[in-house]
Amino acid sequence: MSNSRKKIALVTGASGQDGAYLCEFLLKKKYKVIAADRRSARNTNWRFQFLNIEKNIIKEEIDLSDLGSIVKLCKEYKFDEVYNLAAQSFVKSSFTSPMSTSDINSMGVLRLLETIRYFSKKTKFYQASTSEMFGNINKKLQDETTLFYPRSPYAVSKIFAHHMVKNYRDSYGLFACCGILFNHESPLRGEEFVTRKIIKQATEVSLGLRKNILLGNIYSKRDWGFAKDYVEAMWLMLQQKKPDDYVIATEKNTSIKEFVNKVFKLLNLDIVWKGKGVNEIAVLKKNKQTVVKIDKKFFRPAEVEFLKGSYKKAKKKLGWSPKTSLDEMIKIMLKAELNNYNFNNK
Ligand code: NAP
Ligand code: F7E
Repeated sequence: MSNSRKKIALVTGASGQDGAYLCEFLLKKKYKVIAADRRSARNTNWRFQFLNIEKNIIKEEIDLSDLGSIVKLCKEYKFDEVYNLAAQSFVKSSFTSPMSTSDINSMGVLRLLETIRYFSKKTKFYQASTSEMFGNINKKLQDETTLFYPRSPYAVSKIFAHHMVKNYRDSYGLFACCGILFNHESPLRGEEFVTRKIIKQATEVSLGLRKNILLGNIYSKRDWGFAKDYVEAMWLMLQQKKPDDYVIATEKNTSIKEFVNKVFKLLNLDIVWKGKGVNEIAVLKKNKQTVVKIDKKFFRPAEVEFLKGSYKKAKKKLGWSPKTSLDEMIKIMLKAELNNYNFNNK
């Protein structure tokens, strides 16, 4: 790229977990990176600061609920690539706020597609689709051919966007791809998601700053990868000759309960489980302190019990495979969490 102008990429939802890692990745690839988010009263810079990239990105305002903000940015920059990561991404909140979730996750994507169709047809487009679309599956390994059976307003909203992207590709010839990503985590994960919640709160238990962790359904299983590995797959999709959709996953899955066991073990705390259902608890072997309890508040009106994805197509066509194991990722997350408390994790 050294002799040509820098490619310009728009990352929506840039201040989220994936957005920050993708901005970092694109900067390394020498892109001019426009990091766009809606206005917030809270600090949205902490992930950029963690990655030390705040000075290298160009921050802009975009709100997927507002067509004008999308058109303005697209006309101003004439993007080579648009990565749409903006979303109301917390499944549980989609039950509380199904309408705003749908407006952002479904109609927001349509607003972006219409803008690209009318003003910027050569722009390549990436859409953040999700394994949640598979929902109540009866297949052991989900891939690009697996039927969708959504179990939340979040999943329904993402299916609308997924099909709309495919239709704009077929009808108008847009270079538009959907990455069907399975759960991916990191130290930059929001604290409400279960991996980061367990790691943060178990660290606090180990430091004597908290008595216990309250969890919902500990028997669902997730295919957890490392977010930093996954953003590379997004970029690879837009570098292919033809646009297509890909599942990105690890082909392994783990229950929330097993995840809790792994975290406490790495913190050198032995736990034992007792009881059943909402009365199930985990206690410390050394002093019988209850460190995990079940709280109905964290159950969802409908659950996705089992997810495990096949990355066969991504491996064959993109040359992509996951690099970081779950155990390695937990260590990375624990180390970062302990650093937050200024403890040296050696
Ligand atoms: P995240 O941390 O929740 O980030 C989402 C970002 O979108 C936040 O910065 C959020 O800003 C922004 N946003 C929300 N509504 C917006 C709007 N109306 N206009 C502009 N920006 C808006 O999510 P993530 O984990 O990085 O995930 C990135 C994308 O991948 C999402 O689309 C998610 O649904 C999808 N996905 C994630 C996973 C996963 O395991 N992480 C798996 C599959 C798919 P606020 O803070 O203001 O809300
Ligand atoms: O829940 C169970 C919960 O909120 C995982 C998003 O990035 O990945 C994410 O969605 C599981 C569920 O992620 C608690 O019931 C138990 O079975 O970490 P989560 P998610 O719902 O899988 C997909 C691929 C996305 O696309 C989404 O954007 O853990 N669980 N107890 C709990 N979950 C939470 N959050 N909190 C609990 O206390």
